[in-house]
Amino acid sequence: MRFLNGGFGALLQDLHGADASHLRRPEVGEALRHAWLQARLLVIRGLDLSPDDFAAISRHFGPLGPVPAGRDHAKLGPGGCILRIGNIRDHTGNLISQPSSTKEDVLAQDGSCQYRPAERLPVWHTDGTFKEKPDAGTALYCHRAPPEGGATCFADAASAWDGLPFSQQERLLKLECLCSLTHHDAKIKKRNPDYPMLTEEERKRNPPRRVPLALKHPETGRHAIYGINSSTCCVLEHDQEVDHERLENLELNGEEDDSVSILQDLLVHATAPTYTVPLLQFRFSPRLLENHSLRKVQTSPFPSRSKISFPIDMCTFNCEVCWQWQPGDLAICDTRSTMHCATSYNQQKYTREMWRTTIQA
Ligand SMILES: O=C(O)CCC(=O)C(=O)O
Ligand SMILES: [Fe+2]
Repeated sequence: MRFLNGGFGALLQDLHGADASHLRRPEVGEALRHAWLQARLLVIRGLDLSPDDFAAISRHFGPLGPVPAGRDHAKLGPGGCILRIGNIRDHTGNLISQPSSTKEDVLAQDGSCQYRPAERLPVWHTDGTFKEKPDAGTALYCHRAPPEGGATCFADAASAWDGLPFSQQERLLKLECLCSLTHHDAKIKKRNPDYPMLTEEERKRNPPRRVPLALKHPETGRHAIYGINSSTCCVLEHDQEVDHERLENLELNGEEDDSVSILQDLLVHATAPTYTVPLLQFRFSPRLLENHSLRKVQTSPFPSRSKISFPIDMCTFNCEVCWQWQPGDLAICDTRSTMHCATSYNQQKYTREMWRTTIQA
């Protein structure tokens, strides 16, 4: 096992003889969960999982949550606990996956995945912040991958929090994000007309929630930047209220309150190269080699403040580790301490099929 960027992201590959049945064993699951809590992102390469295997391995990390409301057409696996993501259609041409964003050029021209506030890209987020109880994680399994594009980038929101000046941390600890699934869907639908909207009944079952902007991890005790999601429509002090009319506007028209701008600055900070792992393929281009020494200096300036010790004996840093999804890759991120973003691919030319489970706390 080795780390992808400082102490963030653990990679497990070349598992000689370790097939799905091995990974389904409880004692293996316990070790994987431990590594995941420490590294916040665990990536396992070279698997061949059935939907049933994927669900069973996901369960090592916590109970599985339901597929979000309004995504019935894209359910898969035992009890429909897997959400299929991508550009998959059935033989009659109906979409049977949650569609990928149609945005082009999500990454900057130089390949950087750092957040660009002027364009509001890439769409960095924490999953499921609109839920009453924050989830523990998201697992993504790559079933079919495009030969280029369609990478997922992950940022270390716990180290990003540690990297903020103390005075700013004090200010942010007083704030909450108001997160609404209805607002999330209304906003995505503006870009992607295929995107499904909630019914009135689903909307009632998914009211807006207030979550801390700085979430204290229930297991490691570390704080992380939290609550940044396309569902975030307002940032408020703990005791601040929003009136009904304003809320209707924020939710149904996908309008954002000006207070959300504070999150833009935080995203630029949290997605700086120090905190991110771009999952592209190995590339030793002159540009990346040039960046190597620069990035190396930037890596891990903050000692780990985690309460539990590292079970992993090898800790190498290789900033050129760039990795594109390959069929058989499994990534599990801790949504209480990471953020991630999808990137674009040519949807006319290529097929991308990801399976996704939601891991509850
Ligand atoms: O498709 C991807 O790369 C990521 C999708 C995503 O953000 C999610 O499923 O939560
Ligand atoms: Fe996500």
